[in-house]
Amino acid sequence: MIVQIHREGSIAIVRIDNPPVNALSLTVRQSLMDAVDALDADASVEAVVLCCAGRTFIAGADVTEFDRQPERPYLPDIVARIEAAAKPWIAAIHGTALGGGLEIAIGCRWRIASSDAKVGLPEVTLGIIPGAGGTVRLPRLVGVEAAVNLVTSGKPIDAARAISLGLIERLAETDLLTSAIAYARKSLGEPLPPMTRERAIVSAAPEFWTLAESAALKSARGEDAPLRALACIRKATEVGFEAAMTFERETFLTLRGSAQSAALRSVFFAERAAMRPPEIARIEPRSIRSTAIVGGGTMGAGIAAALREAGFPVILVEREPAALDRGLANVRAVFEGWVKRGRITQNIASDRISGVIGTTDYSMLADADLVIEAVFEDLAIKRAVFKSLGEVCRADAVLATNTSYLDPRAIAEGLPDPERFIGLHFFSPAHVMRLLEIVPTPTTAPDVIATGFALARSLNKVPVRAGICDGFIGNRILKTMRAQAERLLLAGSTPADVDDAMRRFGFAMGPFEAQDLGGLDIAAFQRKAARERGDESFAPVADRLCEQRRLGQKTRCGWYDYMEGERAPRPSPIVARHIAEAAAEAQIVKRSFTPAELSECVVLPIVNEGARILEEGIARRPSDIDLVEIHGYGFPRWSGGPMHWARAQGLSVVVSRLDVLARASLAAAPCQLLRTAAASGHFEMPSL
Ligand code: T1G
Repeated sequence: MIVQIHREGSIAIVRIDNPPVNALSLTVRQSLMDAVDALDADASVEAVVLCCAGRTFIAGADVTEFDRQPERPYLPDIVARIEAAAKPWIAAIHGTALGGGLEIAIGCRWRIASSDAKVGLPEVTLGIIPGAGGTVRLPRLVGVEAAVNLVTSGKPIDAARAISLGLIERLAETDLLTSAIAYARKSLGEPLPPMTRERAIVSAAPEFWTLAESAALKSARGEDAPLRALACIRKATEVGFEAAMTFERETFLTLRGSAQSAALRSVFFAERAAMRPPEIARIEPRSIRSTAIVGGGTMGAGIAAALREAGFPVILVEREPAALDRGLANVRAVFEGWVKRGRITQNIASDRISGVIGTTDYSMLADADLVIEAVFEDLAIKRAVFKSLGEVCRADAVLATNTSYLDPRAIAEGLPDPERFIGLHFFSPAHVMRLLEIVPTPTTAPDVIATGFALARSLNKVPVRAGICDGFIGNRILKTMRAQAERLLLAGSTPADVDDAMRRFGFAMGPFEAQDLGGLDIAAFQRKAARERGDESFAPVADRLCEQRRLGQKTRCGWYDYMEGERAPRPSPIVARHIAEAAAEAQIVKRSFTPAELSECVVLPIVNEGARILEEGIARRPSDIDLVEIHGYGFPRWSGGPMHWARAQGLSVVVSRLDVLARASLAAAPCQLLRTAAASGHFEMPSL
């Protein structure tokens, strides 16, 4: 039974058992409503404990139902029914109480939780707002400021914080259910606390709302929900309970049907599906207990920190003592930085740091289960590392390269037991960026691929399988994005206009300011390697800037000029001259662009390149490309990623707009897979 009722004397226990996360599906809602009615009618019941089976309390409404019209009983009605029940309800929270789950708990008279519980209203992360009274009851319980933080950030808080806010009354001393029943019994002897809806709501000064609105606008970066949620909390301080509930419900239903929410929901489910792709679903990964990193530079140190954060012991290998000292210092800097930002305590930092053993002796790796190479992006250097690893490591140890541009097959050439070799492409900073491109070679064993995905789960990364080509999925699309941005310069636009347009589209940074931050020499190095391989690389202006040693912020000049000690980009007359020279050579017709036209000239070719990547089997599904772009390249999450965005625009519209750009020599023509998708309305994957 999805909702069971037990009795402990006069205390009824209502237990929801709807794995995996006790989501409030229609059946759960109906059963809960029936339970309230039944228990209210049972004179022998004095109080009710609401708890859940499995690993968590209610994790919210069932998001899979959001593509359908809402069905009665609606959640706000269930919360109101429990709140007004003749017998007081107490919520016994373990795991997470999120969204509708916390709204139900707030409707109860009391809340008790296990000490490791987390509670929150993450609805804005799905492009909606709390729709069952969260924006109206929560400020009555924790005050307006705390409610604004919880609802507009969507971030859960731990039980201790919830207690300090008055959101939870009690932590369970013993096992949760026993404590909850005891608490209910004891509380029956005391005056009943008021229903949450009856509690007073203390408004805030106009300056508070002004500050809160500008903060939400800044962090939302184009997302609607946080600002709409803020408006609902404000409304709750200005009108009566019922009127505020009506306002919240209308706002909720509008956002529930919005494109942004559909996009954010698709990302939510894509992230979960990415963890267990069907092609490795039944393959047991190899067990990883001990790990090693070769190379203590920025990437190596970041990967070491990510492994330590997940609890793995790490051996850090460098070619000589001075380099090793620098590598260990890089790892220390990560954790000391987290202490400074109050993210971890000094004790935890010391534990993390002490778990990284440094050595210049490869024989120390004889028993490592996983070794990740993160040395300089040079084929000969990487091959030398794998020659050494091939000599000392166990035949069943997983050997991985963190290359971002070289062909993993070339790196592994001559390696004994090549089935243990795989590409694991982390993104900088590796202890922060959630994306992990998993790049198997034709000889990589299926359980080694499964080990890559299992490692991603342990590191809380979003894994995406990528085939072998120049730049895999992410950097290949980045090349297209940068080439498109340069094409727009030759067609009459400026770096500042293109960057502004991409920020308006939802990127945190435009392509030119991003290059100045990362350094123009990195891409120049890759273009050189690509051209030596005979591949084309379109960067007529960037090439000129690199020849002039305009490498970005680090040389205080790149696409922009930078004053001493400043990071503010200043348009550069020198760059304008280089653009004019390149444009003269390219003979591209000059024209003016609106910001929307500029961003379209960049995003549509990204979609086309994504379709090519699907066509070639480099990516297995459109959502994989969306996850790469969102988690690795700043594509706005609320757009769902380029492939979801294209579907939302209408694939036939995308194709016809690309055809227009192609005729104007502003983009490549749509590839066949995209044309076929436009005809059928969905992306059809080529059989691999
Ligand atoms: N609805 C439907 N399915 C859900 C779900 C949900 N709310 N939450 C998780 N799942 C599925 C998920 O897709 C996966 O499926 C499996 O459960 C395990 O999830 C009116 C309207 C709870 C912290 O936003 O944050 O309430 O892949 O892999 O890492 O105001 O899931 O196995 O097939 O993530 O242990 C608000 C969303 C809803 C919480 C557990 N609630 N969930 O993390 O497991 S809106 C949320 C999570 C709402 C009301 C509004 C996490 C978790 P599969 P998982 P996990």
